[in-house]
Amino acid sequence: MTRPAAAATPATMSLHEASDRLGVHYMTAYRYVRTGRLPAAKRDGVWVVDQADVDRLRARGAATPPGRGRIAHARRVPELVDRLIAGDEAGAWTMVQSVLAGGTSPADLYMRMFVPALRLIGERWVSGEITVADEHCATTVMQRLVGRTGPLFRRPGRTRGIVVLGAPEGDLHSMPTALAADLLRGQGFIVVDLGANVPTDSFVECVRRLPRVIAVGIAVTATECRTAAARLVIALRDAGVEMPVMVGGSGIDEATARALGADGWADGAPQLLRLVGNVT
Ligand code: B12
Repeated sequence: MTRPAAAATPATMSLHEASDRLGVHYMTAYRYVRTGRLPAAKRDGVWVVDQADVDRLRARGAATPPGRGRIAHARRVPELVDRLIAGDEAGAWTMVQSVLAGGTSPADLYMRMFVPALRLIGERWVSGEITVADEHCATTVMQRLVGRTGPLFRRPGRTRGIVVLGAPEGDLHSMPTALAADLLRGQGFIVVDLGANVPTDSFVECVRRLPRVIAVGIAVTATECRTAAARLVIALRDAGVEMPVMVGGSGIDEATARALGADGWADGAPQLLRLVGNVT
């Protein structure tokens, strides 16, 4: 009588090996585990997965092919906005994790979901669909999502110098520089983000005090704050600041930015990255 062959023990591997096999960052593979897309068990503190599960995920195409992601992102923006306005951080964060687990890069998450979501909130506010309180609530949740996602932009290795960002006096919008700051960190820059409504003297004092500042960025989101931006550029020059001063954002056009003495203008963060990238 032949003894039935012992069931072959399934080939297993560590999560690091699985991320290599899937061609994704370890943190992405970890999110597959957290969102249930990749079954895993913890052994002696180490995540272990079955090779068969990894290969099944790979065959299913873990990463979202280009183009389809863009459509999928746009379709999910209204849902994200609803959760932001409802103050539902847990729900919004689960959405963020599933989008990242789908292979979307943190930079695409910002530019294809967070920026359109903030724009949609603005449109809903203008149309009277939501209140100023809703806008505040949504922005507060968004700030927390950016706080949780920000570490994903950390880039190991040599840094490329310091960039100081901030909004001029009177401009209450802090998200624009928070988003741009992370994208710049992802490119290896150290970013000092002064946030919203920065007093002109303090902005200048900060730039003069810091070593290795390679560029200054002034984000104008409220058109009414253009004059404050002009005052800030003059104050920086008067203080002997020689590095490039970029001015931009949705509240100022290129001609005005150039007229008030900017060395560079951009509306969105991707263009700002190119501007600053050309400085180093
Ligand atoms: C959230 C929000 C608020 C919040 C801000 C809270 C916070 N802590 O940030 C609060 C409630 C305080 C607020 C107040 C007001 N707001 Co408001 N707000 C918004 C909203 C919905 C999102 C803003 C945001 O985060 N945008 C982030 C992204 C989407 O903006 P972005 O410009 O593309 O950002 C990019 C650039 O800035 C670039 N960038 C960043 N840093 C730098 C640096 C440099 C050098 C460069 C080149 C580029 C750059 O990178 C970013 C990412 O790509 C916008 C809607 C919108 N379309 O933006 C309205 C909006 C900006 N607000 C508006 C208005 C009118 C106001 C108020 C005057 C309303 C009122 N009557 O009270 C006040 C006061 C404004 C003031 N003095 O600042 C208008 C602005 C119109 C205008 N051009 O002036 C908007 C457009 C709404 C609308 N559709 O009309 N607001």
